[in-house]
Amino acid sequence: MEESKRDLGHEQPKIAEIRPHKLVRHVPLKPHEYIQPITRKKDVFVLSHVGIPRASPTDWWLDIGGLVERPQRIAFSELVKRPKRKVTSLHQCAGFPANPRIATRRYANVVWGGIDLAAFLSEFGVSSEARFVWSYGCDHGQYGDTTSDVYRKDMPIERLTRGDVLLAYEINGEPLSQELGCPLRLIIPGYYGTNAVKWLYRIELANERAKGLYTTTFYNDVEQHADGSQSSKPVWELAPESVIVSPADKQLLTTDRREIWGWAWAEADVDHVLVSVDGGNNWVKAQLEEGDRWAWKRFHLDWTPPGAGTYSLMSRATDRRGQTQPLSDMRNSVYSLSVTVV
Ligand SMILES: Nc1nc2c(c(=O)[nH]1)N[C@H]1C(S)=C(S)[C@@H](COP(=O)(O)O)O[C@H]1N2
Ligand SMILES: [Mo]
Repeated sequence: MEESKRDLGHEQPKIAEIRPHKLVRHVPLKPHEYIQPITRKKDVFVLSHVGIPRASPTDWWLDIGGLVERPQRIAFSELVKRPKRKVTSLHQCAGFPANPRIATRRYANVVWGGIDLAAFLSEFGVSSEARFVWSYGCDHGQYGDTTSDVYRKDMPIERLTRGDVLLAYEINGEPLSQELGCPLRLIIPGYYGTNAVKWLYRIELANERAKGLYTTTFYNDVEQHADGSQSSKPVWELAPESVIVSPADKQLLTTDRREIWGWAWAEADVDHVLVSVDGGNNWVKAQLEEGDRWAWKRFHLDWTPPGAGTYSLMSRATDRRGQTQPLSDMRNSVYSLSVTVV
């Protein structure tokens, strides 16, 4: 399990320290607080397995290696001279690596700024044998009962042809904070946050998946097939998900007509969202508003509570591939809340 720096053989940029040097998990907002279409930088959740490296942009670089004709080290100051692109995208943590069945609801919708990875890689002559893009973050340390000397992830190279993968150094027009990966991170719109490697210092082209703690040990879902066989699927694409913003859980309402509204997203794009006000017995299609390709979309439905009582409200998104949110026991299971009408 242990990945030693020596085995990987890659020099890492110098960092002052990792502080704190332990798991960081910070989720500032509750579902009813996601009123703004773009989540403020200070409200973005923070998830780091082993701590927060304190790194400086002046000493930073990015190495390009593996299956490329011209491997190279690019200083961060040179990197940022390339054309800047902005992409609005839904950023979501996949939850507990060892337990994908718990819906942890850590998400944000933000504007990333950086350089286009597909265009950038074409500078180095990517070999036709390359099938995966590996990415390396410099944080190392103890995670659970394992030690890792690098945060390494991989993605299929085909994802680049669908566009908008960024080497990001800005969030909502501001520099990344140290917690959010300053100086540089990978952003793969439509993929779970675990793939968005922070403190990124190396990109490597390879013809196979990267073996390791964060690629093949954790972050793989077991899939059961009809014939009884099992396979494992990397935690890459965002499954359909939706969450009601208003009303809030436990809110007291009158019998006046009101709007039930929330956000929905999916890697394959949202096809429709259903809403239930009776604990899932009956479902009505909500109105779905337009939005950017990788961003969340607002849904809404008018509702006049029929009388006093307690109501269980739920929303359920289906994506364009026909996948639907499970009712329970999955990271993207249906969100429900209860309101009391007086
Ligand atoms: N280098 C590094 N990158 C990382 C992680 C990490 O522990 N180390 N955590 C990942 C996980 S699990 C998530 S959900 C996102 C969280 O990004 P945020 O803290 O900027 O919201 O970063 C990802 N990138
Ligand atoms: Mo995560």
